[in-house]
Amino acid sequence: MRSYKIAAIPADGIGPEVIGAGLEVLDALSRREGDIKFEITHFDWGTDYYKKHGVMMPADGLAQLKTFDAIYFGAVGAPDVPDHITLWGLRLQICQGFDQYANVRPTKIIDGVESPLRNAGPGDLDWVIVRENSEGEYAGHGGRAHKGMPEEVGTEVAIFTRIGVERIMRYAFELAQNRPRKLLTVVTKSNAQRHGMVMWDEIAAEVAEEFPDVKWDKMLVDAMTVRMTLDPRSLDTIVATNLHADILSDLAGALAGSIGVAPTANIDPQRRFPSMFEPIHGSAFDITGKGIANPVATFWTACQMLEHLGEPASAARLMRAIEAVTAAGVKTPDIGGKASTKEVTDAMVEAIKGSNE
Ligand code: GGG
Repeated sequence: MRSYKIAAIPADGIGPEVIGAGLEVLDALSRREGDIKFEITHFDWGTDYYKKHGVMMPADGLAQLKTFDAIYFGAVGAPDVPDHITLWGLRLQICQGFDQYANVRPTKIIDGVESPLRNAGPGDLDWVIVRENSEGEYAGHGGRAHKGMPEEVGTEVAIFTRIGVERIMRYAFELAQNRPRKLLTVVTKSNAQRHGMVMWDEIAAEVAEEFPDVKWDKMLVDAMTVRMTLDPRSLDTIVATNLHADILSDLAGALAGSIGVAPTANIDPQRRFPSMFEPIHGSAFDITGKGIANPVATFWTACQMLEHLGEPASAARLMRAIEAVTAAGVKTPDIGGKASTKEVTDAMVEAIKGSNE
C-alpha cells in the first residue's frame, strides 16, 4: 500500500465546498485502486481564522505543513478583509515559503464543455501555461510614503533574478520537450519594460540552446491575448512572469469554457518542500453556500497532485472520469449545466467505481 500525507486547506468562500468534493473523489479513487491511501489532515486556516487570531495561519504554519507530501488548497479571499492581507497571509506565504517557483496551469477544452470561441472544440485549445511563481511583480518589493498627503507615493517593484528566470525557463523548456508538439512560447513585455523583460528574452535564448528539439518563439503579452483568442491552435506550452501569466491564465480558462474547470499546481521542482494543488478560481462569495460551485478544477488539480506524487495511472483514471462526467452533461451552471456540486461529485464517484483498468 502506498500512502500519501495530504494537508487539506479549504480556506475561504467556495473553497470548503470544492475541497470537500475533491476529498470524496480521492477517497473513491483510493478504494478503486486498492493500493493507494491518502491520509488527510484538515487545517482551518483562512479568513475566519484571521478574524479570531489576527493571522491567516499560525506562526509555525509552514513548519506544520513541511512534513506533508502535498497540499490540497481551496481558495482565499473574503469581501470584508482586504485581499492583500488574505492573499499574502496564506497562499503567497506558502508558495514563497516553500519556494514553489513553478506554477503550472494546464488548459484544454474538455469533452462536454463549450468554448466561447467560434469553431473551437476539444483538441483545438490544449495549452500548459507556466507561471513564474516566486518573483516578478509578486516579490513584495515596494512601499508607500507620505500616506494621505498630496505627495503620497506608492511603488510596486518587479524583481527578476538570473537564477529565478533561468530556473523557470529551464522548467518550461523541459515541459515543452515532454509534450508531443515540443513548442514553447515565451511571453514578455520587452518593448516597454526594458530591463527585467529584456533579461527574460536573453535568458530564454541562452536556455533554448540546451533544447535544440524545442521550437520556440517570443510574444509581447498584449499581442499574446490576441493570438490566444484568434489562433489558439498555434500555441502549446507558454511561459510568462508571475503577473502576465496570472492574467493570461484567467483568459485561457475563460476561452476553454470556464475558470471553474481550470487547475493549477504550485510546484517545488527540487522537492525540498511539499507542492500545493488548487483550482485557479478564487473564493467566489457570490455563489458560496449555494451548492453550485464547479468542482472540476479541484478534481483536475488532484490529477496534477497524483502525477507529482508519482501516480500517473491514477491521475489518468481521474482525468478520464472528469471527461466522462462532463461529456455526459453532468455539469454545474457556469459551464451550461443544471447539476449541483454534489451531483457532479456523485457522478464522479460512480465513474471512478465503474472505470476499467
Ligand atoms: N485558488 C486560487 C485562489 O484562491 N486565488 C486567489 C487569488 O487572489 N490569487 C491571486 C493570484 O494568484 O495572484
